[in-house]
Amino acid sequence: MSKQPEVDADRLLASVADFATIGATPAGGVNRQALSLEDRAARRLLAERALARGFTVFQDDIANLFIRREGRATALPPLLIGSHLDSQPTGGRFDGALGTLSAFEVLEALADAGIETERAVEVVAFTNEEGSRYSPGCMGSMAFAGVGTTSDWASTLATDGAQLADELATTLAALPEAVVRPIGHAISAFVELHIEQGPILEQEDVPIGVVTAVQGTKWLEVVFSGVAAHAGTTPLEFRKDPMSAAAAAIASLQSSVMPADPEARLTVGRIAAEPGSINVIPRSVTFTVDIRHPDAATLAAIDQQVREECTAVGARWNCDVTISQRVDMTPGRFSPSMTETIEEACNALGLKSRQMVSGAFHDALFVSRLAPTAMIFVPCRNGISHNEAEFVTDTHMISGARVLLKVVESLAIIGQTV
Ligand code: HGY
Ligand code: MN
Ligand code: MN
Repeated sequence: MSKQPEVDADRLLASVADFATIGATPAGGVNRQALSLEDRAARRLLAERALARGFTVFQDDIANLFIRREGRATALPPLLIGSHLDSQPTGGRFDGALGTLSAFEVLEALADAGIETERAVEVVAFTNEEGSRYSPGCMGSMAFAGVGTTSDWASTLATDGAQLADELATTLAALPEAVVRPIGHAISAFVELHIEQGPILEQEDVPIGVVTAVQGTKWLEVVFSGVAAHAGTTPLEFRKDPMSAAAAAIASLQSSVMPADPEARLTVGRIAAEPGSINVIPRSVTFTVDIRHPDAATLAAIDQQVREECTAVGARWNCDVTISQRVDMTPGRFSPSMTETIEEACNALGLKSRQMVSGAFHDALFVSRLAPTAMIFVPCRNGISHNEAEFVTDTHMISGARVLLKVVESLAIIGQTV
């Protein structure tokens, strides 16, 4: 006889704490980069917990990890919930992990209550959402949505030099209990719980964000090339110094793009000089540009502005410039029927919610191309994320998981479908 499923708060909090130890950093964050030893350890822990509960575990050829709890109609496309387990190098212990572990808690709550769902419910941990060790981000969800293929990225080198194909093979082999199945199976809908990674919910004291859309993202890599020369003997007029060009270009972009448009985001997160010797004028300087905007045309215009500015600065400093695009994520909107379902769940639980657009990209952006999709946000302290100080209160974690469970009940319990 089934009873009302409930989130087991202590179990969820303990689970988040357990996974926070995998790749834990001294400052209280995690370093669990995609397809790393730490990523494999987290995958193993989740898979072992799933198998212990009698769920089935499988993965696809880009190592997206799936945990399946069977439903009554086994032929129906499953409801998919989840997020990612990989992190930034100095990431927080909630980004991705909270959504994945809350989804697993939902499966356990359904099992504890003896609920038979109409369709299977699957938890997914998508591969390489962050895109830090291997660019682009969202590789797993892009491959799942047919936007890219594993072979497109197989030869990609990590920031630490490891080739993706090798790390992928090692990751797949490290979890033989997760049978590899063809990529991109049909799903009925996808719901991703995630921390907001911004300050709005906390500032407004609203416990749940109902995400209606995700803004667009472009990643560019800019390389200025000059002539390596001696730092002590080379007068200004003889220099072709790519560091001067890079500094001028970055300063110009940072003083023009965001001040001109409060919705625009431009970030130079990584810069490197070759040969990188203290007393050598560099041969080349490479830096990344992360551009974001909710409007696709404006995003394209900023992209063009970056290219034109870097080209003009290269000419002024007598340096060659090459600009390559590493990521192009067009803005995406989620399904109104799904956001309504999340709002209904919040109302049923007596939780305040507010609609919002995500400033961060997420796996849900790509999965939304396949099936009705939406996201649930919970607040994080001071809106800080991609930082070891990232923090979410127990209350907000539990509320988020309860909303996710309520949404799953309405989407997968017998008699109610999207
Ligand atoms: O960069 C992003 O928006 C995501 O958090 N990885
Ligand atoms: Mn994330
Ligand atoms: Mn992230």
